[in-house]
Amino acid sequence: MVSPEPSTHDAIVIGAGFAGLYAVHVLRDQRDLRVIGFDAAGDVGGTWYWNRYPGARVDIESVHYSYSFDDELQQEWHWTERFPAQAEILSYLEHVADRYDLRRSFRFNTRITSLAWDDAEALWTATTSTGQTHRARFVVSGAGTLSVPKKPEFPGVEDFAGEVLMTGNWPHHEVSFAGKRVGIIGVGSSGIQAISEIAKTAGHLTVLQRTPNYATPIGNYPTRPEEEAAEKANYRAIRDASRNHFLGVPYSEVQPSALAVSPEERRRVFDDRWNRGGFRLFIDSFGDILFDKAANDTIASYIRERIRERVQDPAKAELLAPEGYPYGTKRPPLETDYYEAYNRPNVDLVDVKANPIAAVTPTGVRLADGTEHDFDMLILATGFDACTGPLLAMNITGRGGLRLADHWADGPQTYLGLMAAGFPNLFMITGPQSPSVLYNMPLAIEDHVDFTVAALDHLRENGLDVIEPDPEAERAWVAHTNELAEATLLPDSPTSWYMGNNIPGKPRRVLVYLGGAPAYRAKCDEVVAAGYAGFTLSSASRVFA
Ligand code: NA7
Repeated sequence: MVSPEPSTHDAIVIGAGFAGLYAVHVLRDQRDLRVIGFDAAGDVGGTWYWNRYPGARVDIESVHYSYSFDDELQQEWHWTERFPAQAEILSYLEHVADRYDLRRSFRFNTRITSLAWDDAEALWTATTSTGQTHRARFVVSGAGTLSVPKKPEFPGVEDFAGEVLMTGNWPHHEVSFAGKRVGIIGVGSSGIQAISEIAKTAGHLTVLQRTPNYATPIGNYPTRPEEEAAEKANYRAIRDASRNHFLGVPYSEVQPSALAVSPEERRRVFDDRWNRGGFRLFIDSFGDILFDKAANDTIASYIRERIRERVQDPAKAELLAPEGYPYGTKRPPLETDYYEAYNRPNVDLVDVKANPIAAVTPTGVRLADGTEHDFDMLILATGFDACTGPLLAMNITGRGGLRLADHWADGPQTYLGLMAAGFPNLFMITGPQSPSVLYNMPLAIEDHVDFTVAALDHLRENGLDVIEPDPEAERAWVAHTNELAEATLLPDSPTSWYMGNNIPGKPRRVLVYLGGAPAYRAKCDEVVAAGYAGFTLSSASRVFA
């Protein structure tokens, strides 16, 4: 049913994941604004609502990957594992929704189908999949960075007689793999987590691998009471240390260069970080591995060697050991017994780089050379249209009808990864060209929501109601983001969602700010201290509600 009169609010919040929940809490409960939230899902959770495939798990310790805004919340919540599984993170977000009574501000099962800025009124109009229209002065998008799964690019998928499942949109019902011939495409973080788990029960599992990945042990373990107590006693300092770290975790043992130490010392550091797990190998070993190819070669060959040790069949080991692109230029997956899965008699590995997938048939998959693999179930772990995809999916038009899709035709254009010129009062929480996807996401979200709310406070205090970036400031930010990326090895990756080149036809542009979270925060502080430098603040004809 189409509502005749649009409802009017102060702010529209998109998404009920980490970002949208926090945004509603602050805007509604701390600023007393009239807020409405929308989510296409049936309930809260965002990423953790959709990605419920077997093995789905967080890659940053939850003591760090969690909200920091309320000390009572972080003191009262108990994680059962160092790196909990999806269901536990989802119950945490459900708890947050209950604790702050957030669900009442959301419309679930409701997707934003268009968002249009009205210059004359200085208001956004959102149209929803349920045929409603809502107007608001501000829009805060918590639509996510990895929330639009890549479209299946294999002809014939719709004709497959068995079940096709996507890791990024996993069914809510129990899925049994027992006795089934299961095929899985994709060995990114999602595929690697799913393969390790599904291998345990599938009748037969065939992994169709294009580019082997550098997966390293997550090092998960049940929560140790003394460790939890020590962390809770010291939470404030831990959060401060996290916020001052490039990736938003309180690691502090990184050494400057893999090339400045002896081979023995290098090996000792790699072994230590490998054994301790998490992202320690990636970000707490040597500071130059993402910047210097020779330094990267040392860690890449270390990981290859460790993979070969774990896989019994030398032919499989060769296929699994990545060559030809630097470690860390694809987002490094973390694993538990992933490589051991290939030692099971029910698991096969097929190289679809040499012999690409030509089509999905009613009975399975056909490769370019005509080989057929028959399956009862096909799983697509083929990734996401990252960072820009969730925003572009909402059909956004700004000043003078400017389409975001046109503004971003050559890649994202943002100021601080948070706003775009020509799109006033639209705050893109963890937007492209912000550090978010290379930062601890809940902390990145809090930073962005806090910046947004402070900007709204500033407008109100000054009798203003519109904020938008200057085109010049946007151009400079885009150039700065690209320069930072050029100084790293990221552009050397064959396909990586960091660079957008995992999606055919998507402009190959870095989607993340690579200066690190501390430098980013310093820049944001500088902008605010200079009276929102790079932004134009103005007043609309209407009074701020
Ligand atoms: P990723 O990391 O983008 O991985 C997608 C995987 O799917 C990767 O192995 C791709 O191979 C593979 N893929 C994609 N298209 C094809 C085709 N056409 N043929 C064969 N293989 C294909 O996505 P994930 O969901 O695993 O992880 C996303 C993020 O979620 C992760 O980084 C964490 O931040 C959480 P390719 O490497 O392109 O050859």
